[in-house]
Amino acid sequence: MSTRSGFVALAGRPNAGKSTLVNRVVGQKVAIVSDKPQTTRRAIRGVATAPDWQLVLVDLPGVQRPRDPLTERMQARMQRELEDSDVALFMLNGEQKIGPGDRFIAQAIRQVGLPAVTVLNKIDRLGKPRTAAALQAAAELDVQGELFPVSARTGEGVGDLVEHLVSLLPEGPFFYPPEERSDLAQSVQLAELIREQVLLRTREELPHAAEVEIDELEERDDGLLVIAARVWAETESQKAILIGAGGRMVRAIGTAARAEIEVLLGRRVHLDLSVRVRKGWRRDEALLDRLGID
Ligand SMILES: Nc1nc2c(ncn2[C@@H]2O[C@H](COP(=O)(O)OP(=O)(O)OP(=O)(O)O)[C@@H](O)[C@H]2O)c(=O)[nH]1
Ligand SMILES: [Mg+2]
Repeated sequence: MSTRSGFVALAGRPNAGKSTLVNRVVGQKVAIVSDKPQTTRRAIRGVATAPDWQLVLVDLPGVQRPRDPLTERMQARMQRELEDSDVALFMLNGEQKIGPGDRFIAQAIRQVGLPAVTVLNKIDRLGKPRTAAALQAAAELDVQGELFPVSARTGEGVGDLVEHLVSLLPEGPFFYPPEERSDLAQSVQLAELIREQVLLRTREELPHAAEVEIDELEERDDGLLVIAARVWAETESQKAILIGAGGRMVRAIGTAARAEIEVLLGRRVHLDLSVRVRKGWRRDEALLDRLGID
């Protein structure tokens, strides 16, 4: 039997719903999701496999028009990932007007010249007329390929999109074993589930200032998996917020994260969370390497 297999890079502004779509297509939470922009920090590969095809979805951090060295790097990363992919998926947030960021990404996709699709997401929040107007505006961006209105949240339109993406894949063998869902190391995946709970529960600068690292994973004889993790903050005041009055915040984060981890692993887990300060961890190359952020 001949198979199709390849890489689809998802590019779009922060908050468009790229990670939500990856999880929907893969059928499992491989990338964390939040309403805070720039939730995704690492390029994550999510894998969906059928008997005769395999789609590898490359979930990229949201791209903004480059304004400084950081956004320049993010743009370079997007360009590299696009060049290494078979198909470009351009995602638009249907709830927002098309802006300079979208035009910037559209241009990058036109330039790379790959087969592409444009996905208008969040149609569950738009009525028919608004969807039609948004589709018209999306078409004016003039990205090659077809346009798909979807809701990554409800799954509406996602089946048609997947079918079309598969038709754009080259023929070839699978890149990952069929049971594999993501390329993330387990410790990174667990750390991400904890970070997701931090994002859901904090505001302002904290979502960007926090990072999570797994210190220890230990199988106990009674089958319990004991996880020790630390949440890094940049300042003492951020640490105080993360701990909360009487430790309430860190306990809530831990309880919710443990539930998510137990679903992922299908087993009982004990989670020990501590909060530490590490000034300027965002510039600490060794820590970033250890955290798998490149
Ligand atoms: N109503 C609605 N909300 C959605 C849909 N898809 C995603 N969202 C929400 O939009 C927000 C952002 O979703 P993410 O999947 O984290 O977006 P992203 O594009 O990966 O964002 P970054 O990682 O920051 O680039 C979350 O609150 C999602 O729940 C959708 O189809 N409908
Ligand atoms: Mg994301």
